[in-house]
Amino acid sequence: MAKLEILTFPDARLRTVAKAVDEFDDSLRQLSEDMIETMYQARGIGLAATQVNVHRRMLVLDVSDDQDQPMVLVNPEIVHQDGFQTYEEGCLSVPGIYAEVQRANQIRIKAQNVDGEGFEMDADGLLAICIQHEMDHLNGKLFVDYLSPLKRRRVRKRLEKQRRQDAVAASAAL
Ligand code: GNR
Ligand code: NI
Repeated sequence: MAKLEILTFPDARLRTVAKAVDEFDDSLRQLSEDMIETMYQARGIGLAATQVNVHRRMLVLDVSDDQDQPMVLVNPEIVHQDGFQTYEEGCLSVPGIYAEVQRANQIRIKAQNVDGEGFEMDADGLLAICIQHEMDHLNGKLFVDYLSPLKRRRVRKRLEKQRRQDAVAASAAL
């Protein structure tokens, strides 16, 4: 198992549209295990392959209270959606930023597991939000894209400033 590096906004690689997974081999299984470990270590409830610079359509998530029910979705598609819900979202690729996003309330998804077996699943609440958030990543989209251009610019400035301060702190610590 290995912890993977998570790309952060405004890294252009987060804008990549992921390709379908067509080989269900050991490297896919290894990637899913590494992504689950990375998600848990980062205290996230989901992680898309795009965020670890792998541009294939797969994501992991765990919205359970005890963080002991990991799920892997390969080639997910929303086949039905209904209603709206709004939630204050965060993202491991946009650290420290939270904003309200409106998404579908209930979804039905079609996906494959890590062995390539197809299944369908209904989701609502936080699970539905998380799946939609992760599927956006696979299409190169981030939750800050739903904000006004002014707010998004503020987010970018704040993260750039944070990164400069982190760099100063890192060199001072040498
Ligand atoms: O850990 C995460 N929490 C979260 C909270 C509200 C809406 C979406 C999320 S997903 C996020 C992890 C992440 O960035 N996944 O891409
Ligand atoms: Ni995210």
